[in-house]
Amino acid sequence: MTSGKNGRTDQTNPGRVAFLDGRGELPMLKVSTAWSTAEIYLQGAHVTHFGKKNEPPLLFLSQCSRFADGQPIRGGIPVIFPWFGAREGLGQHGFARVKAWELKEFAPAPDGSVSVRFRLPDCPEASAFSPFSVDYIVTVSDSLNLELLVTNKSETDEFVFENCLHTYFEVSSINGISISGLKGVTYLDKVVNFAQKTENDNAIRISSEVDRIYLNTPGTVEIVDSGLKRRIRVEKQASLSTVVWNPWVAKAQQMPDFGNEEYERMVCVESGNVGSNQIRLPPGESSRLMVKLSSEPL
Ligand code: TA6
Repeated sequence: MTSGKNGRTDQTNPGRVAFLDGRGELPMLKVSTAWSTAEIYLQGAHVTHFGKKNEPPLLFLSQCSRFADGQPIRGGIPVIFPWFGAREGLGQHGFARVKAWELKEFAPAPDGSVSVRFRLPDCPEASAFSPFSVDYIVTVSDSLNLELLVTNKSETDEFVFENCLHTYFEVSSINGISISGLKGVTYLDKVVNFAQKTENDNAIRISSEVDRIYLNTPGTVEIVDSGLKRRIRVEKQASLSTVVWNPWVAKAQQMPDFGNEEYERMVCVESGNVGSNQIRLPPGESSRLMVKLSSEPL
């Protein structure tokens, strides 16, 4: 018998996938494994829920989120591509998160995990870029593994883009968490006009609006939640940027799809390649952003 993901196998309880009408009647997949459940909408290939048995959900989802065609979902893991942030005359954070992705494949594995593969369909917005393809693989087990595979289909042109898995984590209280793994890293502080700063704290605590783009940092980040007695690990590959965000009071009140108090229960720790870390993909080549989200008791 081969050892499966994370050294455990489960032959007795294979993974299951159910196709359901989710909120707003948007098509959704419910994935169940021996360890966990996950919910993924075709809209944006958006993971809105991941939770291990006997543990609070790992991902935050706003009670006020829209679930409508072409509208971004507030919470879970928005897939940000092919640009991050604002772009002159275009929507914020690219178009991938508002498109209905194609379900290409789902496969329960012998070790009890379940992988689901999505493809971003061709769309008018893509014509502004050199030809590309984007596949997204979500693997559910006792951790959540994400792979965003971008291929430059051009034979001649470089494809320049940004990508980011914009993960919203559920926390007991924003005042009761700390974030580590970014000490000494240079970041752009969006709250003060993208001023360039260096992280001096071993353990970052949040007590006001935070919106920071940490650059040239391939390392693992941990969120320690004393209230839930939980340590969340964000491990990644082929990602040089980490974004940390909490809207705090004023921004929370400005967002129609976010509850005024919800800033107290979430923090975004996002993994990707943005700004000066954008990807320049040569013709015919691929880039594979990989992120593993896991948790353990403190
Ligand atoms: O990732 C942080 C950020 O870029 C913030 O500046 C804030 O705008 C957030 O994303 C949410 O963006 P959205 O377009 O989903 O409202």
